[in-house]
Amino acid sequence: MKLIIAVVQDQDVNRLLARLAEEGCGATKLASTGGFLRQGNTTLLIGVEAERVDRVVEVIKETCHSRKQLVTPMAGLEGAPGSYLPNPVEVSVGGATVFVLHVEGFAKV
Ligand code: 2BA
Ligand code: 2BA
Repeated sequence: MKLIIAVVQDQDVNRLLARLAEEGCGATKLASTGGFLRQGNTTLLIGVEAERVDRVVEVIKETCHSRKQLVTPMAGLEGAPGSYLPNPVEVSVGGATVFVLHVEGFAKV
């Protein structure tokens, strides 16, 4: 058994959950926040048999899209002495950040 932890953009979650259900794949959805952009994203916990990991990662790839976002560097420092308005920079977010972990035990009790 493996645990897939997938950080995805909110816009992709509903389609991804629908695809996972079609595949007969259990999932748990957690609301999360990106450490860099400080904006909401979604973390999915997906427990699957080891042999299905590649298929699930493929489904995540097909469903989650990369998007551009503008961020203003050091936006938290406005008002500081000598502060200035830096130009926004573009970052590319996603498709998805995927971790695959070994699971010691899995039970529904
Ligand atoms: P955020 O931390 O809000 O990052 C959003 C996007 O900003 C990232 O997209 C990346 O393109 C950019 N970015 C992040 N840190 C940066 C930095 N120090 N300098 C310049 N640009 C930076 P993704 O890489 O696709 O990540 C999307 C979300 O996935 C992240 O949201 C975070 O919630 C999660 N994530 C990414 N890498 C992770 C990791 N190693 N561990 C845990 N979560 C991770
Ligand atoms: P349970 O199988 O007891 O699952 C309860 C909750 O545990 C799930 O809530 C989900 O949050 C989590 N969970 C279960 N298996 C997981 C896994 N492999 N990886 C990650 N998290 C997992 P829900 O997804 O809302 O499901 C509630 C109940 O609906 C489930 O109870 C199951 O009896 C049924 N169910 C779930 N998916 C189904 C599907 N594709 N078709 C038919 N019934 C389904």
